[in-house]
Amino acid sequence: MIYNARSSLGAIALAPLVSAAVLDLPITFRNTYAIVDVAIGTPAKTHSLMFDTGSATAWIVDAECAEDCNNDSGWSRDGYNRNESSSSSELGTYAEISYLGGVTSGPGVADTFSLGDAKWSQSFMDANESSWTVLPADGFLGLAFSTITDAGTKTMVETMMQAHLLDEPRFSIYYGTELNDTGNAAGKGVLTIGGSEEEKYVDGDLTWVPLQRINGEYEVWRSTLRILTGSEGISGNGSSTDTQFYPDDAWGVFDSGAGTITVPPLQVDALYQSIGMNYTAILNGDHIPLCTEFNSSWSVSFTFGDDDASASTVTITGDQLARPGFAYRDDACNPPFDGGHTDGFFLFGTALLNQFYTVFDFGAENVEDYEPRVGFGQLKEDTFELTQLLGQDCEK
Ligand SMILES: *C1O[C@H](CO)[C@@H](O)[C@H](O)[C@H]1NC(C)=O
Ligand SMILES: *[C@@H]1O[C@H](CO)[C@@H](O)[C@H](O)[C@H]1NC(C)=O
Ligand SMILES: *[C@@H]1O[C@H](CO)[C@@H](O)[C@H](O)[C@H]1NC(C)=O
Ligand SMILES: *[C@@H]1O[C@H](CO)[C@@H](O)[C@H](O)[C@H]1NC(C)=O
Ligand SMILES: *[C@@H]1O[C@H](CO)[C@@H](O)[C@H](O)[C@H]1NC(C)=O
Ligand SMILES: *[C@@H]1O[C@H](CO)[C@@H](O)[C@H](O)[C@H]1NC(C)=O
Ligand SMILES: *[C@@H]1O[C@H](CO)[C@@H](O)[C@H](O)[C@H]1NC(C)=O
Repeated sequence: MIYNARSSLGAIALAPLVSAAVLDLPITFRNTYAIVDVAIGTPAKTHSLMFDTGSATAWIVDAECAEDCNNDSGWSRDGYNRNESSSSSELGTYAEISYLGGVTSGPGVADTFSLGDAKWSQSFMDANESSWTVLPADGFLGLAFSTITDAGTKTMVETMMQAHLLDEPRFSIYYGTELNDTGNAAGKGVLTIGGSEEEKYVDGDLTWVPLQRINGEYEVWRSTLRILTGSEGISGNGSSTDTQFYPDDAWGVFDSGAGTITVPPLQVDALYQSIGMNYTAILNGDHIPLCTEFNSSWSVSFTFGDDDASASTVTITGDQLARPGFAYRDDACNPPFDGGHTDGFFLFGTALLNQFYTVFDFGAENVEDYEPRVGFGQLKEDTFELTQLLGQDCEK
């Protein structure tokens, strides 16, 4: 089984001809890439796709590219073959997507996707070239907005939403406890499409971060970043000192396709200083951060929103930022933030996202009504503790 479908009576009442659903897609990790399975074509064939909130186009390598395109991933790829699917059709489009490090290109096509009881016609790119040599999957499942898709395609979630196939206009991610490699099977992580499961995974309420419009549209899951706060614990009396930064024209992008947290060049040194670390010393190799330095006595907070009224703050503590394996040492941890190259641009990859339950909410089914926001929930103790135990295993 690659899914769990639950029908929703509430949504059926609104759209009597189709039954809306909440779909739970189990997440498989292969070498830190988070992957879900989707059944495509007639007869249906299962394809593994890396989901990415930072891009929008869905693409799958074609049968020839699966054989001929470079594959350094350690995993075999199963290409999409439109000659073997009776429901395949061509859109008459062609595009090249430039990613850092290369180009992925191909014609736009449409075919039947099926998940649970849901079955619909979905557009995607049938890639005859792919520069993703290390991708341990057949392609990408873009989860950003259709305003930035290529080859005339539309994102999967927006397609389903606008066909009234989903219970709620949102998707949610629980990454689970094994974040590197779950082998051939899925782990505990779940990508939920059409709903969210706070009651199962979240302790307390979600913190909602509103999205920022660019030229009247939404492109990626991006929010205005108003305030950055570094909080350093003071040993001895348990209090802490806060240092606040008010970067000009800053924004953050929530990108499940990125690994780290990137901080703009103007703030990165001061942010490190505010948590008692010296970024220059780390870059110079004068200081190797030990994992024991990553504890809950320090934290960094990000305050998002276009104005004070809508502002909300997401806080991540030192222990949550511990990623062992720096400098090929098990007892050393990777620097908590990378220095970026673009003023104002904060990038939030899985180092932040996998420490929370995240809900990516469009606010409405139709584009003109969208009021998108991202919810962050503290993981319940049992799910969180397991993540911590796993971190300790990695340190050994
Ligand atoms: C891709 O790489 C894997 C692992 O090295 C290999 O087993 C497979 O045959 C390669 N090619 C294809 C088409 O999957
Ligand atoms: C699909 O069919 C076309 C036309 O017959 C052919 O040129 C192409 O190579 C086929 N593709 C695959 C992957 O078999
Ligand atoms: C991919 O398709 C395009 C457009 O048809 C073509 O120009 C290009 O040569 C193809 N690439 C490969 C590797 O076949
Ligand atoms: C992640 O998995 C890869 C391959 O499965 C392995 O080489 C690597 O050491 C693992 N990393 C950690 C931190 O467990
Ligand atoms: C804690 O220690 C710091 C530095 O020694 C001092 O500035 C602060 O006032 C102390 N706070 C309390 C509540 O005692
Ligand atoms: C940070 O470390 C560098 C050496 O790597 C040193 O030159 C610099 O003075 C340090 N900065 C602070 C604020 O301690
Ligand atoms: C956290 O780490 C710092 C620096 O290594 C240390 O001074 C402090 O006592 C630690 N705090 C806790 C709560 O373990």
